[in-house]
Amino acid sequence: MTVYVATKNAGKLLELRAIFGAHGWTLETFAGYAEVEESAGSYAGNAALKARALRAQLLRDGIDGAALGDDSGLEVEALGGRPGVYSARFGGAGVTWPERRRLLLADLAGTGDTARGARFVCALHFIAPGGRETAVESFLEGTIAPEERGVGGFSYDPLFLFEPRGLTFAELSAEEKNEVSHRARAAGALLAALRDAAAADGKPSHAGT
Ligand code: ITT
Repeated sequence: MTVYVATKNAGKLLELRAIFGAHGWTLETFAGYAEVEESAGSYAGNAALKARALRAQLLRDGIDGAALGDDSGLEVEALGGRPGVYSARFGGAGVTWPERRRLLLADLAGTGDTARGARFVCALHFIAPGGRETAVESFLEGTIAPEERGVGGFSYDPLFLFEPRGLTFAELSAEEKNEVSHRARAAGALLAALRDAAAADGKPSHAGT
């Protein structure tokens, strides 16, 4: 199945393509996709805004296509859950990713708190051809590393320690990250929800293999 993704984030797109590709989905971007303001204040709300905006733009072009929105973020316990839903804008719009990561470490050091617990959250909102909507949200717990490590992944990955391997997400291979990440968990939940809905309807599933 072809699914259009409502994202301008290249790292996210690469991961979604790999994760859903393994289940027979082809993920496409839509040249006419115009981003909407992420004003919902929640991951689920923002993921829905993105998917609905893209779906409306597709329909205006005469395409009754499936649309997928991903809203995600990093929540740091000692920062009261910040940057959370504002992860992409933490420190301001003009800040580079190395600066943003340094800022996060400085904020964390400033709390005097030795706790370094964190979690990545991912909400996915899927709209099938015809318009039925399915929403899921998943998370993965980890800790914030004392300093950044690794060159893989994107954004906060060099700071997020995946405890079972003792490695940051930026030190894992793309394949390893895509097996365990918040995004992989949300994708699994979405595919399961689509399969359940199709079974209840007695119809073939959009969920692929
Ligand atoms: P789109 O809205 O166009 O999809 P975005 O980058 O603005 O792209 P979000 O609003 O969902 O995406 O912000 C999510 C931010 O959370 C993202 O920019 C990263 O900073 C962070 N994030 C989410 N998943 C991540 C991951 O797997 N690794 C590292 N950082 C991640």
